[in-house]
Amino acid sequence: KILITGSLGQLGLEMARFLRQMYGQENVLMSDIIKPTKSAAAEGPYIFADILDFKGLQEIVVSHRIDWLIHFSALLSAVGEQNVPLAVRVNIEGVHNVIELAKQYKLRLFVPSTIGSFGPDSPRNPTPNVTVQRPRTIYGVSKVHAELLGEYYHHRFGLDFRCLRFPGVISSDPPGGGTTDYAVFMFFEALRTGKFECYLRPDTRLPMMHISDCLRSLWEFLTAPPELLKRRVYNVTAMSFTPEELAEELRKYVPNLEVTYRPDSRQLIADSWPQVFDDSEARADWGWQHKCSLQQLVETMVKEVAPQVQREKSTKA
Ligand code: VAH
Repeated sequence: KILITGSLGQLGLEMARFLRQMYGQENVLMSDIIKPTKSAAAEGPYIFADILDFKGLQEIVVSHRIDWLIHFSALLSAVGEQNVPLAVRVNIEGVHNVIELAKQYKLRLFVPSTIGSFGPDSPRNPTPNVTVQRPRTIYGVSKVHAELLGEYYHHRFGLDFRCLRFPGVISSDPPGGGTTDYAVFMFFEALRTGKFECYLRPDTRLPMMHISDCLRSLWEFLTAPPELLKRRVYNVTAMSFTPEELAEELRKYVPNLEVTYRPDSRQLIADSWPQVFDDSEARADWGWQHKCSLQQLVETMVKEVAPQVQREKSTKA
């Protein structure tokens, strides 16, 4: 049985749907601290779980006989900078709790890391699996902390800790508070108004992947036989693009799309992150392969976002 924390976020919601198809509704328990309004939570079991409440977490694991824990609760990079003390609590203390919990109850534990765990001293093109990690955001610091603590618990106590460093993830369920979010918002604004104001410069190259590849990489890695894993933390990616390149591809569907650029503080964050992510170790060790190219990503997003925008328009009318 699988517990997902932070399951109402961009990744949690889709991961729950994906795993429920695979393992059945009842075997995937969604959790978060907010009242669910989105449909995935209504499709199967959903429970309140505060990752800062260790006892509460113990109770859930015991009562629901949890075996695997997917820990998605976190403040993302941009929003973390707006509230550092909260990011420290959620992203760092929260990880202390779930790691200790996983050790106590012998859970397999997945924690996502990110391209944001690298910083200005890291090689940016390409960024290998093992290199300097000196991030400048609290989000990045908390992710390096999670990676190191998880590896330590693995070596010291045999914890089955697994962690993937994801690039920006593109899905039609909008993310909240990240630096790579522009790439999702561009679709919504392009289809709503034909215009988009981008908070990053046109040439800001960042690694990205479509949510379908993200979910599949997580699942393939989570179920990979331990003997294939030479390490516990892997880079994964699918592609890299700039806002300008994304807009160009999107113009196949929205020919008159006008993009203007007004960089804000998120530009500084993006400038300290990898441009091209080297995930050759994941490909070699457990067979990671992305399927969705930039062309397919744009096609899929347009297909999914267009009806949402249509619905908005018809409810307004
Ligand atoms: C962010 N999407 O922008 C997240 C992230 C790939 C970066 O982890 O903060």
